[in-house]
Amino acid sequence: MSLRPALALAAVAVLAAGQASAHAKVVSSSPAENATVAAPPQITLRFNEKLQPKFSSFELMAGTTVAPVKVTVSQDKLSLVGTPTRPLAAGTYEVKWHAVTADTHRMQGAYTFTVR
Ligand SMILES: [Cu+2]
Repeated sequence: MSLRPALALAAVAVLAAGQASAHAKVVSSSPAENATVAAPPQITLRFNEKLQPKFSSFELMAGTTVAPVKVTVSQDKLSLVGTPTRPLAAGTYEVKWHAVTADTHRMQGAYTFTVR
């Protein structure tokens, strides 16, 4: 008996599982990734799947400092919306997000934008 067919089947199963389960990813954001903008009144990340509000949010980092932002999930549950509690100073910011979708998978990511 050969091990090869079993390994091939396992590989196919992994691929199929990867395609069947959708994972949260950011489809658009405002400010856009790598954009340079005036201080934004809100930061919005739109996802490809509905979020579980209790487990989905983002942090806004200015270097190693956390910029204070109030983050909520939109009514349609597809977006994280963050409102800075005071205007953002000029500089580069990193949005570090984490999200749990209906399939309970936890995903995370980050992107940066610059305030001029
Ligand atoms: Cu998933």
